[in-house]
Amino acid sequence: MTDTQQQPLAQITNQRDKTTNGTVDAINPKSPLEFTWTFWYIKPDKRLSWEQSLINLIDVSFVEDFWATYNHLASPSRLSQNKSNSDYYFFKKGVRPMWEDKANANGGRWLLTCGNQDNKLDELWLETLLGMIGDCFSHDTDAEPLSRYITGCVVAIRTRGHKIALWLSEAHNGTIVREIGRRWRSIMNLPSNLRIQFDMHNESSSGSQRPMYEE
Ligand code: MGP
Repeated sequence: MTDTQQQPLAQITNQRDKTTNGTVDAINPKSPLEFTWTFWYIKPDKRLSWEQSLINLIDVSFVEDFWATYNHLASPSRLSQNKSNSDYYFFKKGVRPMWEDKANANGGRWLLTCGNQDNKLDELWLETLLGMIGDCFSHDTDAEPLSRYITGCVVAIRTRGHKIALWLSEAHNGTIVREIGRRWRSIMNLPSNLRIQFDMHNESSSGSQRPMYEE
């Protein structure tokens, strides 16, 4: 028997992965996501500017990597116990989670204000994430997949009321914006008494009071 034949299978697989520089194990292939996503975190630190406090955590391209990361991160409700003012951002790879990025510059956000109760927050956040990685915003009957207009989502932990937002690259096409809002509501199974509001980024950043749309 040669040296190679004596090696355990896993070791051989690892070696093959190394030699081909591949990330997919041919025996247990991982399930690729439609898009690669990046998890970001805002560390609450008054000494830092907003941009300095933005931390790029990790990219996820596979279902398994998504769950490994999700399970490793503190849940939003856990953060709310001792890390108020922190945020998670989950954006398509290559899009910086800020208004200034060219993918967001002409866009806006659907905003769900969740209040201070933590019990539903984790569930709404997870439903939003799964809707995004599972491409649930696109339907087979769509002329074009609506997921192309979604750049990312945010959960913001605030003592005055937690928020979840869905960021879109497009704010001017009302039909698309409203349809995405309706689908988001349905993905989260939002009760009818909870409303979501849409604002363009340049208006939400300038503190305008009136939402552009409401669903
Ligand atoms: P926020 O985290 O979106 O809302 O923005 P928050 O904390 O609920 O407060 P609100 O009352 O302003 O809604 C908080 C602050 O972070 C903003 O006023 C900006 O100073 C900064 N900030 C947030 N975002 C998303 C951006 C961004 O995209 N670009 C820049 N330059 N600053 C941002």
